[in-house]
Amino acid sequence: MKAIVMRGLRVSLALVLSLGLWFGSWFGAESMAVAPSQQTVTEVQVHLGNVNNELKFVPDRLEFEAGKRYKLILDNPSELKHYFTAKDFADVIWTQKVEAGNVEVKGAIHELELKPGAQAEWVFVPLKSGTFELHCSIPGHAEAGMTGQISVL
Ligand SMILES: [Cu+2]
Repeated sequence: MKAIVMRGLRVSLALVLSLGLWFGSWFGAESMAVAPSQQTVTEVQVHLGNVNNELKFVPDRLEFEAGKRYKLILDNPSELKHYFTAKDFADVIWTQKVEAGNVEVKGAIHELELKPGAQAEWVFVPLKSGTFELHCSIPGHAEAGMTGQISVL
């Protein structure tokens, strides 16, 4: 219990530090005062499952660069419900918004559930480099191969 709290504290501290550094460099660059939410966005598409109901992410390896803004376009072309679960990754990104249907969700997001045929867009800026695991948290899916790896350079 104590270890979990300590870990949470350390992650929050790292986030605060990187946010500080990041905003610091942003305000410091007077010629290029582009707010993070205004940065050009790189689109990355990931399918949760496929039309044959195979249990996998396509692609299952994702790579991002810290400090750049991304729009992760998730869709579920299968007949099964799937999750995009990458909690350690979610801890080191700043989420601008998640858009699904006519709803925009602001603030920290840790996990997304996509019903069959659903699509969602996750706009974020990775703040810290590292390698993070991705999986679907529906019972049996990760075990059957629905896992992936996210690298932040
Ligand atoms: Cu799944």
